[in-house]
Amino acid sequence: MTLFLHKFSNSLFIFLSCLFFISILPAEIYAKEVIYHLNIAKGPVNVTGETIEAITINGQMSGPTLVFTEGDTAVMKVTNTMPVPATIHWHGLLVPNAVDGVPYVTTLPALPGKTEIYRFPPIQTGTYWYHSHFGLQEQYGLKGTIVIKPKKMKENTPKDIVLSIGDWNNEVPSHSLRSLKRNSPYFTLKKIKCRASLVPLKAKVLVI
Ligand SMILES: [Cu+2]
Repeated sequence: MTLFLHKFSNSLFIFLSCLFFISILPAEIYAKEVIYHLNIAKGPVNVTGETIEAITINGQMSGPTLVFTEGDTAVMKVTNTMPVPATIHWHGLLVPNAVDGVPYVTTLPALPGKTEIYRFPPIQTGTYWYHSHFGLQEQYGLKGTIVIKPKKMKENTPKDIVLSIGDWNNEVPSHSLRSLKRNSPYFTLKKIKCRASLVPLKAKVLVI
C-alpha cells in the first residue's frame, strides 16, 4: 500500500510538472501552423485576350492569397517545377533572414524540381505581397498577396477584398526592360499613340 501511494504521488508530481512546463512555454511553440503548398510552374495565362506562357503559382497568376492570423506559424512549402532556380521574398514581412528569399544573399533558391520549406511567424497585421527576387520572374508573374489578420478582430469589421493591381504586357520581360533602358518613355508613347489623335503629336515632340 505504501509503495502504491509512493508511486502514485510520483506520477502525480510528474504530471503536474508537465502541466506547469507547458503553461510557461512561449506562445510560438504551440502556435497554429498554417501550411501552404506553392507550386511554381510555367503555365498559360491570358490577361489581354491572347494566351501566352508565364509563371504561375498553383496554376494561377497572380498566385493565391495567403491568409494568416497574428500568432500563427507560416509554413510555406515551395516547389519549383521550372528548369531554373526560383525564390519567393515575403515583401514587407519581418522574417528571419534565412527565409527572406533574396537569392544567394539571404536564402538559397529552390532549385529545379526541388521543394524548400520556409517557416516564420507572421508578427505584423495587414496586407502584404510576395514575389520572386530572381531575375525578372516577378514580371513573368511570380507574385501574390498575403493577408495577416489581427488576433482579435473588432466587432462588425467589414469584409476585406484583396485587389492585386499591376502592369502587364505580353512581351518577354527582358525585351521590355531592354526597350525601357534604351528609351524610357517607350511604353508611355506606345500607349498614347493608340489613344488620341492629339497626343501622338506630343509624343513625337517627346521622341525628338
Ligand atoms: Cu519585395
